Amino acid sequence: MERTLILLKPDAVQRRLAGDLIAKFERKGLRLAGLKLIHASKSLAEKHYEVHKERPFYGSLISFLTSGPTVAMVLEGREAVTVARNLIGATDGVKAAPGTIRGDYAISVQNNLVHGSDSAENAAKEIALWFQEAELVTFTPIDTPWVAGG
Ligand code: IDP
Ligand code: MG
Repeated sequence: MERTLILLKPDAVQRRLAGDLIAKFERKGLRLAGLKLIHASKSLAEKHYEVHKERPFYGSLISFLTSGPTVAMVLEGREAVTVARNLIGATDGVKAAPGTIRGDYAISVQNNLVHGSDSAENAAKEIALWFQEAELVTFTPIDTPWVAGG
């Protein structure tokens, strides 16, 4: 089973969409392994988006991510990274397909509600940034054999 880091960024919390968005991931079949509300420090935001350091929008992106609380989640399931990215949709809310989170709820490029890790390797790094190991909970959902059984 794969893990991914999902952030409901400050626009999602401000717009009171946290519950709706968590529900979308759960309904699809991913299980919660960690969940908390956190107001990201500048240092955490900079580490999280370090890959975009040289981009012109980096400063604005850091201001956005530190502007209010974020819901941070670790979700687990079969191909969790791909499943979550497909649910989230394209980066620009204008281009994101209807039915995806950004397609249904976002019209901005920056304020696009959700972050999802783009690979299992990056997920592991990002999870370590946002969560302590002791905050992650292991359990086996009772429908696991339905998924593994194909
Ligand atoms: P992703 O979140 O779909 O993986 P990335 O390209 O990794 O998109 O960009 C990270 C975040 O940076 C985006 O989710 C968005 O908030 C912001 N961003 C990306 N491109 C732009 C841009 O051109 N202008 C402003 N913000 C951007
Ligand atoms: Mg990305």
